[in-house]
Amino acid sequence: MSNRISLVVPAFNEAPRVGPVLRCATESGLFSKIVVIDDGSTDKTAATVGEYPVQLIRHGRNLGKGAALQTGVHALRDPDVVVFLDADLTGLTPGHLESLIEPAIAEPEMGMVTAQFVEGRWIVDTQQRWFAILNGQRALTRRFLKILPDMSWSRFGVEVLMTRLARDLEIPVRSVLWSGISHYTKEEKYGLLRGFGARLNMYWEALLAYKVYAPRVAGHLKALEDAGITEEGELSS
Ligand SMILES: Nc1nc2c(ncn2[C@@H]2O[C@H](COP(=O)(O)OP(=O)(O)OP(=O)(O)O)[C@@H](O)[C@H]2O)c(=O)[nH]1
Ligand SMILES: [Mg+2]
Repeated sequence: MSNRISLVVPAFNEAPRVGPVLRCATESGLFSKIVVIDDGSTDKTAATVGEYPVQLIRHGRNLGKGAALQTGVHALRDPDVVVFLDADLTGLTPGHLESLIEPAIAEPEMGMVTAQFVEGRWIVDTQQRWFAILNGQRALTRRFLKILPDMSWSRFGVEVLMTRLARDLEIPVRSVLWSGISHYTKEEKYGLLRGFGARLNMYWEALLAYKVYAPRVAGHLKALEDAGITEEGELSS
């Protein structure tokens, strides 16, 4: 693939999990640039990331997933496609990445491609299916990146923000199915009680983003309109 494809990986206390994701990404040879954002981790995430040929950016304190992705996108120079991957995936292969990137490149109108996990663990597949709006593995095309507003306020609502924006501006979105892959749930990372608390917090942040989306991005949408970008996301001139 001759297009400039970049990868952004947000990581918050992922030292035991981020290695295999970065190994797959670096060895795949698909990315011209890989940026990992250590989002104020208190474990050895930064040291683990340092073992791989990637750019590491550290937040001095935890700012949330949306801010981590925003920092990552900001560090890139005019990519054709940006891939977002969570740091805690298991079973990731170059084939998965190719299947996500391929429609983003092959279909000129494409805005965003999302991956949905299937044929894996029941609990993960169910979440991926019923809360697909939150799925973290995505490829964004230049067309969509150009109109993406600031995401740093959105925390775990960042996927809600991207999905709603694409819907409002009628930007084409596609989903691909990934089998043979899973991720660590919060309950597996933090224990049952703390993990479930973190899960409720994630859903709360996603709900909050849904609620405040309209006032938050209203100014941005108006600016796009003023710049001559129509509801369909096309440049009118
Ligand atoms: N928990 C958490 N994760 C963050 C934060 N900032 C960035 N991340 C990263 O965002 C990605 C997704 O976080 P997870 O906690 O795994 O969320 P999830 O996989 O959507 O949800 P689960 O179903 O609970 O696993 C991971 O790579 C995290 O390391 C943060 O403030 N809190
Ligand atoms: Mg996870």
